[in-house]
Amino acid sequence: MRLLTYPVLLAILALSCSGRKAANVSTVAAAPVKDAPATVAQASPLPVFCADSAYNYIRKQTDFGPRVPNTKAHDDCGIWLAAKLASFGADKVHLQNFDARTFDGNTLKCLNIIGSFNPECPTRVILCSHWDSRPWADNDPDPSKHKTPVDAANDGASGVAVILEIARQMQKQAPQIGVDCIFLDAEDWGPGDDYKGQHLETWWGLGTQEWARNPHIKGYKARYAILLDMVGGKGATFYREKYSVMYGKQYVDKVWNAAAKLGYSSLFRQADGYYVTDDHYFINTIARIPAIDIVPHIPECDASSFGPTWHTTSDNIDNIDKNVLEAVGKTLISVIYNEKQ
Ligand code: AHN
Ligand code: ZN
Repeated sequence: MRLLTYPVLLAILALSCSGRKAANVSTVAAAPVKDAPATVAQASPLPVFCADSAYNYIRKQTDFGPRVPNTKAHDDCGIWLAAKLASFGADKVHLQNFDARTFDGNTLKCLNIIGSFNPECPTRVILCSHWDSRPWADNDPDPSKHKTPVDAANDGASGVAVILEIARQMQKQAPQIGVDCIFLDAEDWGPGDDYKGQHLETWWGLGTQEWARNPHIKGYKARYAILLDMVGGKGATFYREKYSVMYGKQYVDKVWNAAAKLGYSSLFRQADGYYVTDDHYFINTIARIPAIDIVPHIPECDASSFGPTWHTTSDNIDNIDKNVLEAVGKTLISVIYNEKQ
């Protein structure tokens, strides 16, 4: 584990820190209202999540090429993500380098990236997403593409992009709590259906398992974590994933109620989905932090309950829906800015 050491990134960090302080003290000046008691606090409006901005962060990631561990595209994108968090005023950016062993005997050079906002605050919420791309499109309808790496616009880049846009907004206006933005590596190097060996949960979420065993700060605690996985696909619907309900029902309620209040009940359905072996599983079981997953569940999709592009070569920028990004982003802004210490 190390903090950013790249001189360039440090320079960005220094600049963004001073920028952030300035942003912190700027509050919306309330127009004097006649007869209003002087002690009434004027609530600032919530920052506005910009879906175009999130969309551009997806494009930026997919432009590197598939971010498959042990490739240049992956390593270049990791540096870009860390610099981006620093530029958005993360007070600290932790880089967790580690080697991960895969089910098929590979050793991956991995990187978890943690951007901490308001690091002194004891009340913390985690926003996390995996940032790696699956090395094989093994669910593609065309078998000749089963060894082609995935662009992972949805299954990787979308969650990261939504979190980056929230980070950008936090620089303009800080929430009352501390937020850790965590980009987890090597989620998606798990065995496909054709794998004849044992299918273990632990073949997935390798970066999360590393972080959960060795968090970026000793004794690290957070109130809860929200995992974003595939939050930009056309036709997405989000049901209450079952591990999330099992370990963090109150936070599922919080997020789904926030979505309903904003008019997104047709996207965030008040019904149960499946149990999904995803990064949040290890945050719950290893780090013991309640963690919920916003992950699509599309009962009417034959190709996959995660949607038609899941682990296919069609998981590219053309199949991203800005409206889905916006609904998820606005819901999370509402949750984060309503959280009290
Ligand atoms: C399994 O299919 C075992 N888990 C889904 C987790 C995942 C893969 N999320 C994105 N890609
Ligand atoms: Zn995947």
